[in-house]
Amino acid sequence: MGNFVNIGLIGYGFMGRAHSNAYLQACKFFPHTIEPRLRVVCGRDQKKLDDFAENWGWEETENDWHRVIERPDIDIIDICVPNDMHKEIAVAAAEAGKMIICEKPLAKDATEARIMLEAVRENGKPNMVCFNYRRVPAVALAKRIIDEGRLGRIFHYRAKYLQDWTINSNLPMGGSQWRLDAQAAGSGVTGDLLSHSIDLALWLVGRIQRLTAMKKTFVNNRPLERDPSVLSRVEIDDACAFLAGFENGAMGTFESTRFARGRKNQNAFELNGEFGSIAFDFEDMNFLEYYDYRADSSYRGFTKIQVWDGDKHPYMGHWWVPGCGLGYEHTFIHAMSDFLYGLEQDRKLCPDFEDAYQTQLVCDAVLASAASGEWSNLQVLVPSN
Ligand code: SOE
Repeated sequence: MGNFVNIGLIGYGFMGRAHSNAYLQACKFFPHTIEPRLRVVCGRDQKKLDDFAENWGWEETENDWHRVIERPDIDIIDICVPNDMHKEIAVAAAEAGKMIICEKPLAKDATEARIMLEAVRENGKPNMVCFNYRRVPAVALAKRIIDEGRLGRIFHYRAKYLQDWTINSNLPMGGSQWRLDAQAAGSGVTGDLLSHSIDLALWLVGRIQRLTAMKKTFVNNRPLERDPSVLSRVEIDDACAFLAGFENGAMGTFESTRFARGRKNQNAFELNGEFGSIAFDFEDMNFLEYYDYRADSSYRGFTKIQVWDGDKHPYMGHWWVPGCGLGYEHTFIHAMSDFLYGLEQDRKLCPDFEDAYQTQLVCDAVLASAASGEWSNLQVLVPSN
């Protein structure tokens, strides 16, 4: 491996850009002994691919992902394509002995995710799934507050993930709008947005035991991107909400929609515990609200912690002076940097395929409950090994 890890990036859309930027920045802001090398990017449209490669500094381009995986000089396969391609690429990459970084959700469903998990268990190499919100400094601080026991027993986890970009019924589906196509995405907001809230819930609170869900499709037919004169049936969930019981006795409520007018990327949660509460909203991502019941009662109240002190807050020692906040792209820079630390220190990095598989099980249980109207019990779904 030397001092470099050679990356083969499959896909050059929104996430391809986020990951490319993260590879370029990770070693400039965080000290690493291993550096990512942007070796080859793979996609179908050669003109777009060339422009992408030139802009981000990828050394070579390739049109067939199989050929990227066959290359002995590639150490890491980074999967940034629609969900329906994750399984085939990840399994082939695992069989070829590669490390894998995969965009979320891990797969279209838990059956596929299970196959991918078994492939990486077999290959034994480091892997990571990009649930990037764990790497927001305020969210990492929330994790620290919980782990230090400052909230005491957790009673409630209340999550909402709201967007509004699919309200227009003329918005086409398929092609670049693959998130609206159930064949490509697997599900709608459940896999795309709720998976983030579930990943955070499993990380911050613990395992979910049972749940009951409701989903809704508000626009039932959409024009196809490749031929707007054709209206096609929409099979994804535009909105989904569920009520959950955690193994540790906490109660969870989760809501997600792409039909919340004015909400662009409101990934928010609140935790209420015996000794305090914390609240986070990604649209105000440089802050964490904290209520400390054990503070002096004359001054007690929700405090808006400004998460930007280098000597106190996660990741911030590597960035700017206090008051100069961070943004969306930093979550990916932190993810790639943490992955490199995992390699350098030979330790398991989370969330990996194991964690993302658990999230996928919850997503499947949510969709099953929404379809049947019954409670889903997760204990029967979690594999014993
Ligand atoms: C959907 O609009 C989307 O891009 C998700 O796919 C991302 O995971 C989320 O972080 C932002 O919104």
